[in-house]
Amino acid sequence: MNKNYFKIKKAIMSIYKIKDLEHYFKMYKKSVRQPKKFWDRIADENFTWYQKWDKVLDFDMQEANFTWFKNAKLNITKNCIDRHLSTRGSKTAIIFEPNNPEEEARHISYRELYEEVSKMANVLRDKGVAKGDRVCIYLPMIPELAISILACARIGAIHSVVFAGFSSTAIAARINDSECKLVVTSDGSFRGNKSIDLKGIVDEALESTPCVEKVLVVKRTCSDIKMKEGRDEWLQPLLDNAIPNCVAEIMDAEDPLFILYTSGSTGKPKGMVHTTAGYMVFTAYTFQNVFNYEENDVYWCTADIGWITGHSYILYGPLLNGATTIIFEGVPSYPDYSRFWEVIEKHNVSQFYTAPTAIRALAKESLDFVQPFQLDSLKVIGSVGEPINEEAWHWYNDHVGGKKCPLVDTWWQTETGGIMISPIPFVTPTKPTYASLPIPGIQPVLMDELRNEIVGNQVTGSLCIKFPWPAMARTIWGDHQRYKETYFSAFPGKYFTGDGALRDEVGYYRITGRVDDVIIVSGHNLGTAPIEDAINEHPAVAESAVVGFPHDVKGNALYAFVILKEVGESRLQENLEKEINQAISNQIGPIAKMDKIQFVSNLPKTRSGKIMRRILRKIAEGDFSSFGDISTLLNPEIVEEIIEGKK
Ligand code: 7RM
Repeated sequence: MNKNYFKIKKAIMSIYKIKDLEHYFKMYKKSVRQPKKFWDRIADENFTWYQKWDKVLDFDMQEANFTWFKNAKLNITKNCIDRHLSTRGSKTAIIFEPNNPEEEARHISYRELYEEVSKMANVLRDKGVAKGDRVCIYLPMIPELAISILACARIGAIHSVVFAGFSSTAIAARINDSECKLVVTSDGSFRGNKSIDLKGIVDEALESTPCVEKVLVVKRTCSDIKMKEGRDEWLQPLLDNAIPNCVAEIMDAEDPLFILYTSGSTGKPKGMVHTTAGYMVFTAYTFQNVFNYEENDVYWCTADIGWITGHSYILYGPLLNGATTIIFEGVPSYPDYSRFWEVIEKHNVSQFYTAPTAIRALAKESLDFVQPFQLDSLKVIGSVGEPINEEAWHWYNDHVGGKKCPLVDTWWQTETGGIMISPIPFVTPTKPTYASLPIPGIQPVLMDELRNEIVGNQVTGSLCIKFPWPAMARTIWGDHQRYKETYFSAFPGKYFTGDGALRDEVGYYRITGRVDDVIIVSGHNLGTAPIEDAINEHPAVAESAVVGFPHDVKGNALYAFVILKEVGESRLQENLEKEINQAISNQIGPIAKMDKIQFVSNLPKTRSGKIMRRILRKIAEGDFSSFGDISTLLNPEIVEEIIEGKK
């Protein structure tokens, strides 16, 4: 090898991988001064393309139009799989850790992944799925979930993964919104000591989804299910007959890669559309840097692939970097509360990425569940999904990270596609409860109520991003107007995150929580509006308002104030509570059930008819002291009445 080789290699390393704090600041400055040049180099040097771009970025913040890597051609699965085959063919790409620890873990090499994905892609093509078609994937955390997603990407079909905890009504709404023609599901799923009849839920959903032509069924629980003639087929026999090679579809940089639904503040979920090249470049870059991934590390993110965290940091980010990533089917409490630590020891996990709600649940249990396990393999531990409180931060840092692993508190969203604000391990000094500094290329700003940018430090405001980044969602499926209004109109010319944040004296960010009507319960984003819709559908209910209140494990718990059409006896009200929760469960899923329901005669409303939620939040919290300005209330007397009712 000649000298040039090393020179080039060094140059690549120096931009793709952040080395130290000085280097971080240098890269950060570069990314702000010359964002196009910055992303151009990262994209150019670290991926395989059929054709490179004519222009790095075109954008219009007012109209919310963004084009990254214009006219470039690629296939993301070539980058996730094929290009590793010559150097990492026999390396493990995916470790499957089943729900039941007695069942053997499966190691899937890059070569095997290539073959499995190719076979699945051929099956999909054979079933009539073509480039641009939507495929709904409703599967538990098993290898087929990853394989189905990658198979869609291989043939240019747009995957729409629906978390396998959603109800049939929620699935149907998502399938119909994006008109999926095929569904991949399984007979059932294992979670802890329960098994869930996924196929039955899908069958119910498909009663109202005329667009679905075919259903492919993975065998997992071997439970007795119904197969609809002409529509449903077992997947395995089809795979057995499929060819283990599949020519990848040539995709444009801006062709949609997937749709992922997220709750909004109105009833309908928003189908966030992510496109190919920008998402690829950004998830790969952030995975490398935020987890400091090194060649022989084993990386484990405990999220479900049904959420954005799983899309970006179980699948795409790790595979793009040739990593070994764990797919865990189970739950942290089964067979007991030591399961996470047992898995870390068993597979020698180097990077562990989980949610504050899981940490808080485990921190409540005895340390005897943690201490017997060898957690020395850990190098970096991460948190995502909601603000991590100080107590949980320290417990995680001390007892899991052994005070030697940097704890990366990563702030980002379904809409951002990848991690936006996070410490870089071994580079950025961490500070409990702070997501710290932006990733190079990300320009956060805090805005005041008058829509002015707040300059300086030690300030709080609404968190916005003032320049495009490659993995930003490009639109809401079928509703660009809503995309524009939701994200680009509150603060014209900027992307509004919906979160509030503070910036400390050195410029570190701490995310304080949602400033809109989204409540995060155990890391799941729930819009209040769809839950209220579900409650209001109960024949006895006139109106309702749902708010969150602090909960020591779930982060937030849900509290509903419900006005009944007629006031009944309390015995009947008890039944009503059950029925209301059942209705919520049917419409949305069990995660959205209420922790508390209070029947009230009215709700505090402004003159313009808006429910004053901040008052209800205070009451739910048990803080009856400072309601702030209630002069705009039409019915101030109701506040006392609700407080009395609660006591
Ligand atoms: C990745 C993900 C997005 C919302 C976001 C925040 C909250 C996420 C953090 C956080 C404080 C964090 N996508 N959030 N990470 N809040 N600190 N590190 O969770 O679309 O499901 O949720 O989650 O409110 O807007 S998401």
